[in-house]
Amino acid sequence: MPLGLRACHTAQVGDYVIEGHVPAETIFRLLKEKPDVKGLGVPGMPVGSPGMEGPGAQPYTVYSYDRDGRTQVYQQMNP
Ligand SMILES: [Cu+2]
Repeated sequence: MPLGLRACHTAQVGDYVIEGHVPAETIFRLLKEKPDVKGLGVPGMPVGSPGMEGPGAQPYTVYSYDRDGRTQVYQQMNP
């Protein structure tokens, strides 16, 4: 996990590592598309992400990262 994506929760889903508040729909997309990445991450704890619902929800970004620690935008969320 690249340092910038380190977050509070880590989960293993199949061969992927999910870091932080990644929405279930994004994980389903990952399992369907099976990109050649190590996993997904959401840095920090954005308000509006799963488990962080509430007033003041903000757009946030789900990143993918590969074995070399390169990150890429995987999905833009607008809760
Ligand atoms: Cu959290």
